[in-house]
Amino acid sequence: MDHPFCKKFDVDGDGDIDPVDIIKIIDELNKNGSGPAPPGMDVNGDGYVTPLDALLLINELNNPKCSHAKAPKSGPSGPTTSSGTTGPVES
Ligand SMILES: [Ca+2]
Ligand SMILES: [Ca+2]
Repeated sequence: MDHPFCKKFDVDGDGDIDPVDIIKIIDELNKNGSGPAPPGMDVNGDGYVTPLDALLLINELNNPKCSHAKAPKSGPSGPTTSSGTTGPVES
């Protein structure tokens, strides 16, 4: 996520745009409603956190330019996702 454009979407500042960032905004909206944005939560730069900020974030979640979250991992870091097909395979 080297794009400055993408950085503002990283609400929790962990370097990725992922659902957690959206949840942070939704959580804020649930607690306090729309209003002056806490630091990092104003995605579109209007000074307020609103449902629009969450919406924009959802859009960027699918932007491959910004989201590194689903980059293919080819390192030997353990098979954590090989679940599912351990039973009888389709015949
Ligand atoms: Ca993040
Ligand atoms: Ca905003």
